[in-house]
Amino acid sequence: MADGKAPVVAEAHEVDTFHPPQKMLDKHPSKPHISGMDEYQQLYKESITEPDKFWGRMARDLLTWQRDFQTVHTGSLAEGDNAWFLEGQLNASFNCVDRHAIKDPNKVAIIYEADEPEDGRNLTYGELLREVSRTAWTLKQMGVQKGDTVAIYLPMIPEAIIALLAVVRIGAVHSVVFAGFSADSLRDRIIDARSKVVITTDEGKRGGKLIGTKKIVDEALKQCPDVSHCLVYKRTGSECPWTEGRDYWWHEEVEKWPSYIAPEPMNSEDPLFLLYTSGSTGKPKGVLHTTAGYLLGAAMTGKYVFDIHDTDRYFCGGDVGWITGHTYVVYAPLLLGVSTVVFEGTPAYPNFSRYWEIIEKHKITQFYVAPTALRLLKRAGDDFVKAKMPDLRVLGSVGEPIAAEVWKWYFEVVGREEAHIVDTYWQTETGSNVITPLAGVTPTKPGSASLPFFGIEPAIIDPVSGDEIHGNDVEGVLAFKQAWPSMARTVYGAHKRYMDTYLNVYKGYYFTGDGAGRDHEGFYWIRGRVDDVVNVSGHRLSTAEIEAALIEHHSIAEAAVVGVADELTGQAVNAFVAIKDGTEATDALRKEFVLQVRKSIGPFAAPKAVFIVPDLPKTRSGKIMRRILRKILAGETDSLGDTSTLSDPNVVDKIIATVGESR
Ligand code: 6R9
Repeated sequence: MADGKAPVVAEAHEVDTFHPPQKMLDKHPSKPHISGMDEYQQLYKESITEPDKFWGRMARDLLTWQRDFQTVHTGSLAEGDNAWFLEGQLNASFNCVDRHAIKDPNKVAIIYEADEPEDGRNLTYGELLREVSRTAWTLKQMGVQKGDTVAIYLPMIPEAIIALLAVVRIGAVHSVVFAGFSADSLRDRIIDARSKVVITTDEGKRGGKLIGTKKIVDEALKQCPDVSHCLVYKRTGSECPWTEGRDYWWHEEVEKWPSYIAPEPMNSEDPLFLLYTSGSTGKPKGVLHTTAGYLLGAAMTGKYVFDIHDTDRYFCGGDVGWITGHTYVVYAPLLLGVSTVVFEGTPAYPNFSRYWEIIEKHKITQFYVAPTALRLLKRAGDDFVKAKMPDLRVLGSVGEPIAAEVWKWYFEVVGREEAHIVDTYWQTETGSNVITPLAGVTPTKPGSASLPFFGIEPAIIDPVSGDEIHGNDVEGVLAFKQAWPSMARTVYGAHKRYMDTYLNVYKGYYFTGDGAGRDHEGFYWIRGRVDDVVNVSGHRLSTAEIEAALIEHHSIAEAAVVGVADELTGQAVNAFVAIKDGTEATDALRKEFVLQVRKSIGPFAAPKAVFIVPDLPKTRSGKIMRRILRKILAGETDSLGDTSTLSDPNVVDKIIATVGESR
């Protein structure tokens, strides 16, 4: 196996190509949904040249409609007015729950793996339908109406899925806020989305630690006068703050209501959910997805990328607070009617074998996780990977580039060369996988997300000229030329920002914000963000947002945040701060700054290093040159480039000295 060997830096041309392992096909319950590359090419071609025919067929095949659609697609990328499956009506919770509960109510829908391995339980589709219905009733009684937004601040427990599906059952819109966000971040998201109801737990439990979710919600709600109700699921039973008349216990409310409520018929383009994500400015964006297109993207990628079959048991380790959890813990597996694992804990608790033991215990067939977790587990050592995982066919990777050594470790040590690795590239805004291998079909090269999914027409653009670069063996920024059903429709309350961020950058294209190369065989290699977004352990963070948090500290005059390469987390946040005159640079102060970010955004955004410097490198017009800071951190001080435009070129030496001292 690859562990211990020096990483080989190979040219794209020289890397090995891995075909779907024969052993994966041998243990397949039938055969992959797509017969091979020829069929992929043929369907792909149809999806690009005859998209209406292709998507119309897929939408009727994979979703159940209360009323059929007449128009497959209208609008364009240039105008930003894309709409899909017009005149059609359907309900997301019906598609995820009812149709399977009707067919086989005893089939397991949710495999709950609690933080403590012995505390879990299963929920069948029949039970899920009853729980979703009772919760939907409860929300209705709280005044939630079609089109209202409900904030969900829940850890990874079955109730998170029940809550999402209850919200969409009555035609409301969910806005999940990752339960690691601070009270301030939660408050901003509740206010921006105009949520009037919040769903949370008394506490959360993760990796043996307790998280005071209700306390955080209370802190946030101090500044959210429009929130009328808070529904609280009792997870640990500890004391928690309570506001009579606003707070209601989940178990006391749901038992009042019947176990069935009819799903609300929704138009295809009615909003399904909002999910806040980081962009290049300080304010998070409420990315809006609509009903039919998003559901189709989830179901299609579940079927073709992960090759999900009826008897499969699917495990995505993502949190429901991020898009990966939305699409691949909840929607894709449930739309396809299989069992999905809801994992409350961490890969390191009670020890580094936890994922593998879950896979063994539940005979998991597809596993999906971020490289950051794999790096941690690889470092912990192969002895932890003793579990028997004979059913594994597909191993997915998501959220950041996966290094070739980690890819190989995943393939050899976890998959025992019997599972196909799918490195899936996509974004909150794309809704579902867009550049990705299809399990059992696409040959793969470690580190490449391979080829476009159906309906995705990638373009490599020269960022300087703005022109598309045709042909192979090219580098540039990644854009898409054609609209696809699961693309985000807008940024909530900020459509201009949506246009300016994605559609007006290169007219007629959707701009991803990532750099990418296309190799000599047309395979795509994602290079990472070209904007001020950093990726820490697969969490998308905006440097501007962290800077804004730092500046709230009374001692900070100015702050600049950059991402640096980190062995474990992919990238890490490093902050440079200039403090106000008369303040002394101490370790205690540095700690306060870290705490400021934890408090303002959440622990996952905390800077790994804080450098207190006399001044930041700025141009004469006052622009902070983060490029120079990045170079200094990378030790490339002899290639700082042109520093003559700095208002005070001497600051560079001082910063180099500060960074040097602290190492
Ligand atoms: C799903 C998700 C999106 C950004 C994206 C890119 C990076 C995601 C990747 C990948 C290389 C992959 N990214 N998948 N980079 N290879 N397979 O992560 O959504 O949180 O919105 O982040 O993540 O930079 O632009 P989101």
